[in-house]
Amino acid sequence: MTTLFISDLHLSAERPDMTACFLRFMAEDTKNIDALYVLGDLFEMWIGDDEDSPFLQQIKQAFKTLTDSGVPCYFIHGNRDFLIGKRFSQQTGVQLLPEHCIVELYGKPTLILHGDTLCIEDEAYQRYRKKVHNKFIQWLFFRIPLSRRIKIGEKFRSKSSKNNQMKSQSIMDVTQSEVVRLMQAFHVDQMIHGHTHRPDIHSLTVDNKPASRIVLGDWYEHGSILVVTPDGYQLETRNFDTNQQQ
Ligand code: OKV
Ligand code: MN
Repeated sequence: MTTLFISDLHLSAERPDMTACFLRFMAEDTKNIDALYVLGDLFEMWIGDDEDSPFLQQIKQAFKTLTDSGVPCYFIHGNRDFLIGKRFSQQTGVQLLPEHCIVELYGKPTLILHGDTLCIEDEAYQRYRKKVHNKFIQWLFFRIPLSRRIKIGEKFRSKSSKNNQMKSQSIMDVTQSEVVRLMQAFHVDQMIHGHTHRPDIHSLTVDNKPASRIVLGDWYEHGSILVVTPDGYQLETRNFDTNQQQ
């Protein structure tokens, strides 16, 4: 009895080392698991389900193989791949979940989310987020031909990498009061998210009761997974290099 959580892979055709690690994870680590949850930023960018490439086909095939084998796969959008839609879901069998979601993890109700909605101090990002999540703006964006959407995505990313160099580290982390507020609102004492790339297990107090916040890691230097069983949970890593045993 095992459930796996991953997030922040930021997969792209430019990082074959990461892609190989992910495909190996999908082939080796997901055998006989109860479910796989991807908590956002599976991809470095996503400008529409109509984009296709040998790279994307490989990834989609890996999910299709897993879901066809009977393992349920769930996805919550990240700040990068928030445009993943129905077509991706149909092609892969991956089920799309809302941005905040409660799952019963072996009896424990747990709030799962990407984590960008916890970073409320980054006001510029939250304003940007509101715009690009607007359904009408997205409808307009999808009217634009794919080749131009790819160019717009590149513009957004080069602008953002300049922007983020100026933002302080604390503003890019979660706001503790927002963590507590959401856990109270959803009546849970356990939360799992990614986004900050600071894998850790935090203890906190919510309504005078102990609570925990589990933060998933990114896949920049190695694979990063959360393994949950009825006995507990554990953050683990997976080496990029095939020849090394973990
Ligand atoms: C995703 C991020 C680029 C952060 C644009 C409407 C608009 C969607 C979009 C364009 C960008 C996603 C879809 C990408 C996330 C970046 C840079 C920083 C911080 C419009 C709807 F405005 F043009 F109409 N986008 N892409 N960033 O390249 O995948 O999250 S993206
Ligand atoms: Mn993110």
